Amino acid sequence: MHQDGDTIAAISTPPGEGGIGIVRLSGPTALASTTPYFVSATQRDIASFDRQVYFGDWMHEGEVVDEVLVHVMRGPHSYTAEDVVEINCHGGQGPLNAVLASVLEQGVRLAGPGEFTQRAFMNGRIDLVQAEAVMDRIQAVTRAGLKAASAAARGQLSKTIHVFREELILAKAQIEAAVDFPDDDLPELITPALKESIQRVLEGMRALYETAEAGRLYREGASVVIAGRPNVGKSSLFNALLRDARAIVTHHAGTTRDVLEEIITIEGIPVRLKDVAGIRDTEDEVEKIGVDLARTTVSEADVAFWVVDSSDSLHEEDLSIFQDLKESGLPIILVLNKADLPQQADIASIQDEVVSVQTVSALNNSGLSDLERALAQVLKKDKDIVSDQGMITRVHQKDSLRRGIESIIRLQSNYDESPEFMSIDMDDALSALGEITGETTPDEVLGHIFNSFCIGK
Ligand SMILES: Nc1nc2c(ncn2[C@@H]2O[C@H](COP(=O)(O)OP(=O)(O)OP(=O)(O)O)[C@@H](O)[C@H]2O)c(=O)[nH]1
Ligand SMILES: [Mg+2]
Repeated sequence: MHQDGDTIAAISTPPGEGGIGIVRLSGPTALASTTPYFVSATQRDIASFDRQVYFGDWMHEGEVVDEVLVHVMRGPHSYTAEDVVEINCHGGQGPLNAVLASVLEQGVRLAGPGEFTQRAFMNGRIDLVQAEAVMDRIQAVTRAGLKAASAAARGQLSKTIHVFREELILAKAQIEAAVDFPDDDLPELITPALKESIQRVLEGMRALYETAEAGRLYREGASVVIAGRPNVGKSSLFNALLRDARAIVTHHAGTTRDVLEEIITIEGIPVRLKDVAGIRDTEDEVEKIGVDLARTTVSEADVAFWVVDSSDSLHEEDLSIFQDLKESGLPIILVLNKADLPQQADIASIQDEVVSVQTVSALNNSGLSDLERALAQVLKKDKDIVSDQGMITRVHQKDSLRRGIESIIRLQSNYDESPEFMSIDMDDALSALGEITGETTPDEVLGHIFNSFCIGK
């Protein structure tokens, strides 16, 4: 991945209206492209600025466009490690577009998605883990998610990977020294201490791999689907958990057709709660689409709330949904709803097949905190570690780590073979680890990662 030396600019605040908005520039002409338009209130020459903020007017063709604050940060002490100028104007499309259009007149190019962060990475100010953590910070919806992202941004995960690599590089030197010796000497050269050190790294890598599931949960949130036959109170439960009348509730079976999704926080974990159509055979064209959507949503979920109406006996439909849920392999929390009514449902034969049974009334909000606790327990099972080692949060990190682990295991199986083989396995392991921090990541993967960022970041 090469860098073109252009100066780039973009609106770095989100679209829409706000008190302020920011146009950011980075590159060698960032300052020079700002000077022609900025008139400082105290007649200061912008060329002398560094890490200061000045107030003044943004002028275009003799007219005042907006009142602005101009913030200059010279490289390498800036976000991108290049000269950066941030122009704070009023946060509407009018002023923002006008400021952006002015600097583009100076030959500045519009930034691509994630290009500011990409430059920080290319200029060696941050590694790939830290670059991705920037995005995780922006997207974090819970404090726990933010904490994990902040730890990664501070370099916790990078440090852990670095320690693995250092130890493996030492081991590699020892293995390579063995290449020149006859095979008979191998047992002396591949010492127990060397094997121990490799084993230690392997265990560390495995422990880190175990954080992937928790990392994904904190980053993306867990997807929890509320499934059941029509009219059992799924939408009522959805609303009760949201504490908001978000979904339509009626006594008609088949009310919900679309998939409704809202984010709630359960013990620090973001949960994407999904209300779907009641699953049943139907001739209604619209409802049929809803039922198909419901099935797809179930197949993509992490956990299912299986809601039944406990004031009624279990229907054939209930059991067939249960069968489907079991086949999907999801952890199932059985929710016995309508606890405020006389109870009918006999669940004796099924209660051992679900991870938890919770009795609630969505109508009068009873049993909800127990239900939330049960969900947290399922989600956090073995994974409530926001560990000191950092967490793996992304699929490509997990994939690289898995390949690294496999290479080490292959290396260990080659202890009695030729050191050349061991050396190849070691190179594979080192390169897999380097893909996480960006040292050995192929360009197309890097391009893909930064392209998923937003413009202006
Ligand atoms: N007594 C009682 N009634 C409830 C409870 N929860 C829901 N209901 C009622 O049950 C009916 C159906 O509720 P919904 O929440 O629309 O049920 P649903 O499962 O979403 O139904 P569909 O969208 O048609 O699949 C409504 O009349 C609710 O008021 C409850 O805990 N107790
Ligand atoms: Mg509904």
